[in-house]
Amino acid sequence: MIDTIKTTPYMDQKMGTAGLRKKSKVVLQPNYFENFIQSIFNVISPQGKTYVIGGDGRFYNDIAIQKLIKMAAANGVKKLIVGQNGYLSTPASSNMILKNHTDGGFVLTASHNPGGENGDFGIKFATSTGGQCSAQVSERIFNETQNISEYKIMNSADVDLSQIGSQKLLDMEIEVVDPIKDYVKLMEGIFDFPAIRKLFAEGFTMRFDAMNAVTGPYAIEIFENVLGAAKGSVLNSTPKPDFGGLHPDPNLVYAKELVDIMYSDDAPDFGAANDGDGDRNMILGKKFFVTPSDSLAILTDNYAYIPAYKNGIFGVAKSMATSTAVARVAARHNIGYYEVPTGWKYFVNLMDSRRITFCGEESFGTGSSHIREKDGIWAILFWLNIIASSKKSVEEITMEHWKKYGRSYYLRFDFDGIKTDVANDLMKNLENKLPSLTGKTYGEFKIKLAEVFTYHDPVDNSSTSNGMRILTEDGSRIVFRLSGTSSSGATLRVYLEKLEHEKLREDPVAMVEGLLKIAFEVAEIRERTGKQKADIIT
Ligand code: VG1
Ligand code: CO
Repeated sequence: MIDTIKTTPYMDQKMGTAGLRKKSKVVLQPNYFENFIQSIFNVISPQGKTYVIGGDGRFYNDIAIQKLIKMAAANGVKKLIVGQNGYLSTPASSNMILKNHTDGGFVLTASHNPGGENGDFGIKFATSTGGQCSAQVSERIFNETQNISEYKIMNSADVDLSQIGSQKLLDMEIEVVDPIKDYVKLMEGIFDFPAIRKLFAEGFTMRFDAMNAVTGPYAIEIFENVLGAAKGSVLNSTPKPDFGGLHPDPNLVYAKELVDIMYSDDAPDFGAANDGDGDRNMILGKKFFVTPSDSLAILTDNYAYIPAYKNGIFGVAKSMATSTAVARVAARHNIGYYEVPTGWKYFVNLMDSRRITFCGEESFGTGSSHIREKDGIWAILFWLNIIASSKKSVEEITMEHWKKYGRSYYLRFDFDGIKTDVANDLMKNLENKLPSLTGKTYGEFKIKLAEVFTYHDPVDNSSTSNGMRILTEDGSRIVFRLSGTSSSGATLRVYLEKLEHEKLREDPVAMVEGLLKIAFEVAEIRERTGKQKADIIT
């Protein structure tokens, strides 16, 4: 039986950089989840359509997915393709949308944010492109949430998602699938698996940290079972509702267990980690860290090692905040180069129109046009393929890259938990100051340009402004943005980059110190936030 339930709107259901992201406690409010899902349905007219659904296994995944299934049936959806047990990584979901030509998909995840009752919950909504919906669509959904008065849901028992196969709920087909199989096939079609298998057979060692999130089972299958990495290479491999207390953000701060292993004297040859929903990656060598910005540049420069790309690639794109390392690679290879606002959705049009093959963000995101999301395991396999084919270590590959192209010393400074109006005022004040900064000299730095970053999409002609940037004569950059994924208060992100051609082995913190001083001064960070230093540096 279909129930129509009366409800009242919540005013805060605006999607950010990647879907809706809230404290779990907020999502647990009566009808909060249902309101948001019904608002999406009201915008996309789901009657007769097919969607892929799953989640990263965090707290509330199990309950929310049942609600989603019952609401889909009540709203006339024809078919749902569901990851077994309700689990699906973001990249696997994008692959399934594209492979099955579905009308879109839902991933229940707050990505790299902590999970659990006191953590975060979230929803990413993708269209038939396989990528998250555009800013315009998310605006229409937000408007719908402001006026919602009722939603439709089946009044029925929970659906069993543990068995592979098809079943029916009302007129809707529910197909429970093994999401890992398809994903392994996709990866096998891109990379040189025999070469990587040989690498492990010859004794190459790795550790992968799944951070108790969704990629554990994928990693065990791919790295250990298919490619032959030693058993036990995958750490924290069982998805847990609270990620075992970990903050599933693969960086030097939060992936501490892996980092300690990789910096110990008997470190394995290669280390990597993914985030909660499997779209982010961190790459490490023995006592060696590769920044995501450098990783994008290195992968692009080495595309010819990879079977799927060896005949040539279209261009490459990065988010504006990402370092300019990949720009120098694009120039040398004479391929297209694009700079977009932060958020993977801005890469989708560029991939669909074959302007780019690779893209990446400084926030541990790398990917290609094989799907329309960033892809953590893809990036790791890319590195393993380069290592297997070039017979060089992570450190050798990176050092050679810096010698050839120079090194962009790069760090991101996050100032968390700022009051929203304080953060907004800080940004407004800085924006007003920008015109007066151009031409000014601060110590060794002369400012060439200070501006609000505005992106013009070459495909749909939309314009988006996101963040501000200060460029100096020596090629350094300071970028300011407010986060669009924090679930309470505001986070100010300050991104610093300094290009060096000679000094290749310095301490990054020392290298960007001068730029940090300018950032504090022009944005009045201490005066306005009371913070003497950043909360997290990545
Ligand atoms: C952050 C990152 C951004 C990334 C987004 C989603 O956004 O900076 O590069 O695309 O998270 O990543 P923000 O607005 O907080 O800076 V994920 O792995 O949460 O989908
Ligand atoms: Co993620």
